Parts: sequence; C-alpha cells; structure tokens
Amino acid sequence: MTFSIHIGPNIRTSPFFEATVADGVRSFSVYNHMAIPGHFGDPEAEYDRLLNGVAMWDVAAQRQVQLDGPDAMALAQLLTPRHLAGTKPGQGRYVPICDHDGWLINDPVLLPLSRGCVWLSIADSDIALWAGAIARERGLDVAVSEPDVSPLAIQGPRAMDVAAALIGDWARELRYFQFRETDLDGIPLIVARSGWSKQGGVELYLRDGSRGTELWGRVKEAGAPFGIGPGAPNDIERLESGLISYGADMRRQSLPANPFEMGFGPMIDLAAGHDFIGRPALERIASAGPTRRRVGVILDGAPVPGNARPLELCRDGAAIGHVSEIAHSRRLDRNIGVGLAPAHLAEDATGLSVRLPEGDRAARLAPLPFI
Ligand code: THG
Repeated sequence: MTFSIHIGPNIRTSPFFEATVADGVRSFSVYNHMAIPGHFGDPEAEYDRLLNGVAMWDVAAQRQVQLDGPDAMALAQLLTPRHLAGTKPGQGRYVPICDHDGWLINDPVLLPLSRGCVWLSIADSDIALWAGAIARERGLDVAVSEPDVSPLAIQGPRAMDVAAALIGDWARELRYFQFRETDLDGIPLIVARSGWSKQGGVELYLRDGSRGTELWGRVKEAGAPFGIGPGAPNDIERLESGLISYGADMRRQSLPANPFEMGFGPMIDLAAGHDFIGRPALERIASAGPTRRRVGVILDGAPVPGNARPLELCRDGAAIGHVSEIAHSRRLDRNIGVGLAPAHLAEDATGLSVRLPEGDRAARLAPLPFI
C-alpha cells in the first residue's frame, strides 16, 4: 500500500517549510491545520540523534494563542483548572484546558510575556476559537489572536551547547519552562527551556515568519560542530518518557478523558477556590473518585509497528480500556504503549492483552515513565 496525504491550500505551511524540504523531509503529518514534518528518511538515525546528540525540529504547528489586554491573566485563569496565582512574566507553565463538562480539550504551555499579554502554546485543537468565544461571552477586555510566531525546537543532550553557540552562554542559565526575549542579528526570538522530549533543550519562538529559512540555516550552522540534524517530535521517545500527546492519548471528540484520569490531578488545587471553566464538573468528578487511570503497557513478543488508531486493552479477552499509542523501544528492547485502564486494575494484573489488527498480544502494566 502506498499513498500520500496532499498538502493543498487548506493545510497551512510553516515558515520552515522550504528549509525542511531542502533538507530532505520525507513525510508530514497535520497538526493545528498545519503541515508538520514526520521524518527525514532515517527514523533510526533521528532517534539516535535525539538520544545521543542533538536534533532540530520544525514545530511551528505548535501555534500560539495570544491573549492581549487588561484581562489577559483573568482569561488564562478561566481557561485552565491549574491555579495561576504566582505566575510571573518569563516563567512558563504547563496548563491543561477543560470544557464545561471537565473533558480535556488541550494541554498547552502558558508563556506569560507580561501581565497584559500571554501566549498559550497549544496542542492540536482550536483554542483560539474557544478562548475568543469565552472572552466575548464573559465580557472580558482582552483580544485573542494567533500571532506570527513559529517555534523551532533544539533537543538532545548537546542541545544546550548549540543554544549557547547560537545565542550566548546565558541560554544555559534558563530554568525549565523559563523564557527570554532576544534577537539573532535582528531575527526576533523568544528562547525557552522546553520541548516535547525528556532529552533537554530549547525552543526558539520565531516572531517573524519571513525569516524562517534564515533561522533554520543559523541553527544548522551553529549545530554543525555538535552533529545536529533535522528530525521531528519523536513518538518512541515520548512514550518512553511518558509525555502526553493530545490528539493521540485523548481528544474531546473521539477519545475523551478528564484531567484526573490523565494524571494532571496534582496540578489542580480545587481548594484554592479560583473560578475556571469546568470547575463544577471537576468537583463532581473529584468527589466521585477516579474510574480510569493512565497506564504504561508492555506488549510481549516481536516488535510491533505503530498504530493508526486506539487499540483495545483486554482482560481475559474482554475490552476493559484502551491503548492510545504503541511503539517498539530499542532502548528498552520492548514494545511499549500508554493508555487508560480501570482505576482499580492492579499494577500486577494478569490476563491482559492488547488487540492488534492481526490478533491479541499478551501484555502487562508498567509504571510511567518507562525511562
Ligand atoms: N512545547 C511548546 N508547545 C507545545 C508543546 C511543547 N504545544 C503542544 C504540546 N507540546 C503541548 N503539550 C505538552 C505536553 C507535555 C509537555 C509540554 C507540552 C512537557 N511535559 C513534561 C512532563 O510531562 O514530564 C513537563 C511537565 C511539567 O513539568 O509541568 O514538557 O512541547 N512550546
């Protein structure tokens, strides 16, 4: 079977699109209505670079939703159950977003640029529409927009060497999720210690889309002595590291989950008393107690290919939950996956299997993260 997904004018392209094509991108996915590189022809080498060297990723599809105006922080607080008291300009935070029924609809990184302007660096759902509607309906004094901002991630054990070579040694001082404005010979950037891997690194938020090719070239040049190469957010590494993928692990329309099920419970201090969308629902869910929990799963046997849709998690042949994504981990020499299981299911439960397209595969639970 060979097919392709067509990138027509309905699919947006990143400011780094031409540069990634020039560097040999071989597959794209679509995220926030934008083409995002999948791989550059050698997934094994790309995994190795992320774990042992340094990789550069076009993650412009991590769009920014800007909240601009006197009520920017008030709107941000309404959008997330996480209590935002103490949020300071320059320090990012991971902020789940729920709808009125308590279902997760996104899990962005919040970047407070100032008291009156914050960005939500979103996962794959239309938060600009959501936030704009909430702001209007609540009569808040805040403009919601999607500015011309495009992140480029530098990830891997050598990523901070590349960042220091590119923008200066001060990059090494950034704490996790901390960020700072700078420019690279006039290319306007925000530099943040963040990225969708556990290998460390930065994300450069390009603030002028006309300079994408130039920035890509600068990163490539600064990274050359460290063996940098192109890549993309890596599903195997993220499964090993236990990072959440909205759209894969949960999605409001097709795989609904609440924040307690997904492990966001410790971030949500209902006792703080703040108002936010979904509070009554989360109070009900919290007092009823959990029904499902996020689990790691190990699948026995030969390496599995990746899955295109969620798989049933079974006990004694009957479906009891689902596994959202599986992959073979070379580091662990195992097939691993993540999913949702009944809350009461013991970690050492027996009789488990995962329903693969070709048949059931014996499985057991494992704590997250795997590594
Ligand atoms: N960086 C930026 N924007 C993003 C992502 C990113 N938007 C889309 C998506 N990723 C949002 N989701 C996540 C999911 C996980 C993390 C960040 C964004 C993450 N999690 C760590 C973990 O779970 O161990 C740390 C969480 C914490 O310490 O609070 O990094 O990657 N710009």
